Amino acid sequence: MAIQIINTAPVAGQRPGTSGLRKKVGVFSQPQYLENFVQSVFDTLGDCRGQTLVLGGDGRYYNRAAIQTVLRMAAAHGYARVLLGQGGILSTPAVSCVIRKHGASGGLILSASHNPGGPDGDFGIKYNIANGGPAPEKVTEAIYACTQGIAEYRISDAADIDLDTLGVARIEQMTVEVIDPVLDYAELMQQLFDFDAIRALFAGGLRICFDGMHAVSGPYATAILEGMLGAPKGSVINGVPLEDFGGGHPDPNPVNAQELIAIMAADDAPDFGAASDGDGDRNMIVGRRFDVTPSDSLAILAANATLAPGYRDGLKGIARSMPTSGAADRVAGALGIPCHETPTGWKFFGTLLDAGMVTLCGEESYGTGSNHVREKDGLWAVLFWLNLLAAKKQSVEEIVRAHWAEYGRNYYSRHDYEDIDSAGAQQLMEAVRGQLAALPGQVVNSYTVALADDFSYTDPVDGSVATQQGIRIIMTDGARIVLRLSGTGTEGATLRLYLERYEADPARHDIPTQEALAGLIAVAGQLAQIRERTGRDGPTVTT
Ligand code: VG1
Ligand code: CO
Repeated sequence: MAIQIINTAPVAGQRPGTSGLRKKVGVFSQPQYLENFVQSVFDTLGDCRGQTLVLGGDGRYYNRAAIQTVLRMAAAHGYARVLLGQGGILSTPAVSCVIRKHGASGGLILSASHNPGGPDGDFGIKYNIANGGPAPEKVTEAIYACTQGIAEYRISDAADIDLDTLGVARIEQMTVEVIDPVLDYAELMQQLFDFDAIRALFAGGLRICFDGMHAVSGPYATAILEGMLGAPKGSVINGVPLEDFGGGHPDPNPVNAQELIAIMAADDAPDFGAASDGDGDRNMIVGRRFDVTPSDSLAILAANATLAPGYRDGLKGIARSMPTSGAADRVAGALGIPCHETPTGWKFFGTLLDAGMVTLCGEESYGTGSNHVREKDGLWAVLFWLNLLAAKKQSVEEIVRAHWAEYGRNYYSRHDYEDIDSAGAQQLMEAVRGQLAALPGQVVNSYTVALADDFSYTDPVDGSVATQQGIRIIMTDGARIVLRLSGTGTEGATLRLYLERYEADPARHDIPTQEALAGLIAVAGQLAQIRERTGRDGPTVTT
């Protein structure tokens, strides 16, 4: 075994987006592409000698090869120890949990999350820091700067190690501990939720369906829901991670999780349904013939948090991404706690969680989490909901309707225009930006604009500033239109249009969402000239 120093040259485009670097497998598997990025991470971190790194991925195509490369490079940089998920598997929340529990200095997660996998699909890599959370922008920007000036990388020429057998291997001076990917995570979940009460629910006949979408959460859901909690065998479907996710798109929304939606719409539908994404950090909650909007889910968990043992003492505060609906703000108001509004992406919650300013966080993109780790956490949200079902003895639909009756309903929808022309998308955003100054006071259809801006955020803990985080057009009645471009795609651009309107009157809580938002949709179409500029008649995905 020897450490080699290999000459290399910068590759363009290695800037991490909303959540790490994501590219087509064909790009990632080019010679030196992965090596350049990993070297840039290590260069940014400085001296890694003697430290512990957590490593795992969502099992997608290229995961195993990439893990061998990262291991050889970590050994060449003097890491003392790598904690590696067996089979190269670790969900994003499990990486966060393992980093924190074992005092690692950080972790590398190999995943493109909700993006499709397979040889023609996407691959990705993300660095998490010692608090268990995604590297903040100052770190990801420093990594990007390194990728632009890189001249060499360090790697051991050691042979591949066995990824599948629990135990300890050695590369150079570094030990690799192949760990059970579920164990630490399951132990943490047991501390947060009333497992006895959930077990009693299943013993009493509650039926659930958890769709692992052939991605990373299958082994976690099977071990915890079926193994520890006694859900009937078969409660977890698509529970085995596959390199191409079975050809599916592991994004838990009503469009991509159609199998689950069909099961939950059947006459003999289970009582509770849920799905998670590629790397296990997202969650979709579904009742019988009833979808729960992610923004509502955050608000409902917050309103009922003290029913779960881990949150018995109440919440310090809530944080939500800017495009997420204001439903959580209403709960925070009632509880007398702050609700922080951050840019899109979990990396913006880390400082607030570390400072003890917030307990629960959420995003409209099927992401919910808490201070138990520093990532959003799909199965955590599922267990939280099951804990609520047990404590409240109500169905999913009854819980949501009671919440609306108490707090009012924030009608909410996101329209995605995927894979549109990048230049055209930029022009659309610029054209709307150009109108912002003149919009306040204007009447468009029956709406009067109260505020129009490009969201910027100053982190209240470390003072860091993020600008151009999405265009907001807020009406005098509080209804909102938000426009931003996705930072996780690998092809063209994706325009996200977020729409929200509040309805206090319980007699008007049953309007189909798109109908309730039709007026706002028309305003957005008119102001941003979406049809004209995208050449599309409508969104590709509506959630
Ligand atoms: C999307 C979501 C965002 C989420 C991010 C990562 O980002 O909108 O809320 O944090 O994905 O989720 P964007 O930039 O495409 O809108 V995951 O589960 O893909 O890591
Ligand atoms: Co994800």
